[in-house]
Amino acid sequence: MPKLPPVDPARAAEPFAAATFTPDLLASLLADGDDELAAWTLRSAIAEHGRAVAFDGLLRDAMRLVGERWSSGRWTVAEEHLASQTLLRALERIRPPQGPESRVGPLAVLAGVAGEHHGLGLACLEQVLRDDGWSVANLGPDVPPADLARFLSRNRAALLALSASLPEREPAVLDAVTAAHAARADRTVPIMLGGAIAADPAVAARMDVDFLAGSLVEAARFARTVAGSLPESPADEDPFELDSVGPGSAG
Ligand code: B12
Repeated sequence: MPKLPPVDPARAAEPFAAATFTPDLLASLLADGDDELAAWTLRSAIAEHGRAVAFDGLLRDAMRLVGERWSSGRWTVAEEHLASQTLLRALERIRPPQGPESRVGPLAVLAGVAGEHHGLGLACLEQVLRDDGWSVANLGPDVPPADLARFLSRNRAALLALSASLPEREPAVLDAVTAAHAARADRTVPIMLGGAIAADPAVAARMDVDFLAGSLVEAARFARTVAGSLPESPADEDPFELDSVGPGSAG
C-alpha cells in the first residue's frame, strides 16, 4: 500500500509541499495501477516546478525505481508493465489543454528509432513541446527509417526529435538520421537526439545531429531557439501538409 499524504477535508484547498510527492510514492501508485492519484501527484509537481522539471525529476526518478525493482527481481515484468501503462494513462489525464494554436504552431516530429521500444520519454516531450505552442506528431517507438523519411517528406516539420535508449541502438539512430537528411535534402529540419543514448559522450560524438538533449529542460530550450529562428508562416498554413496523403500518393 503506498504511503499517501494525510487527508484533512478542512485543508483540502491548501497546496501540498513538493516534498510530499516522492518518486517512491509515485512508483508505488503506478505499480498499483492508480492513474488518478498518479496524475494528481504529477499535476501538483507541474504546478510547482513546471512540466519539464517535473518530468525530468519526479517522473523519471519514479520510473528509475520501477527499473531497479524490476531488475533486482523485487517486481516482475508484470509490475513494470502495469506501471508503464498506468503512467501513460496518467499522462493522458494531465495533457496540456489544446487550443486552436496547437494546430497552427510549428510542427515537431517525434520518433523512437527502429527497434527502440521505450516510448514514455517521447510522450513526456510531446507535452512539454505542446505547452510551448508546438504542433506535435508523436510517431511513438520503433519507427522504420524509410517510413520516417516519407512522413518528413510529406509534412512541414520544423524539428525532428529522435529517441534511443540502449547503446546497441546506435546503428538505428544513424539510419534514422541518414533517412531524415535524405528526405529533406535542404537539411532545414534540425535534428535533436534524446534518451539515455544521448548521455553517452562516445556515441554522441558519432552522431550527425544538431542537438543532444540530456533532459526535457534542455530539449525545450533548444526547441525555443528553433522556433525563434523560423520565418513567419501564414496563419492558415497547415503544418501537417506538404503533399496530400491520398491513395494515389502512396508508394
Ligand atoms: C519502462 C521500461 C521499459 C518498457 C518501456 C515501455 C514504454 N511504453 O516505454 C519496456 C518493457 C518496453 C522495456 C523494455 C526493455 N528495457 Co527497459 N526500462 C524501462 C524503465 C523501467 C523506465 C524507462 C522510462 O520510461 N522512464 C521514464 C522516462 C520519462 O524517462 P527516460 O526514458 O529516462 O527519459 C528521460 C530522458 O532520457 C529524456 N528523453 C527520453 N527520450 C527522449 C527523447 C528526446 C528526443 C528527448 C529530447 C529527450 C528524451 O526525457 C525523459 C525525462 O527526463 C527503465 C528504467 C530506468 N532507469 O529508466 C528500463 C531500462 C531503460 N530498460 C532496460 C532494458 C535492459 C530493457 C530491455 C532490453 C529488457 C529486455 N531484456 O527485453 C528491453 C529493451 C526493449 C527495446 N527493444 O527497446 C535497462 C537499460 C539498461 C541499459 N543498458 O541502458 C533499464 C535501465 C532497466 C534496468 N535497470 O536494467 N523497458
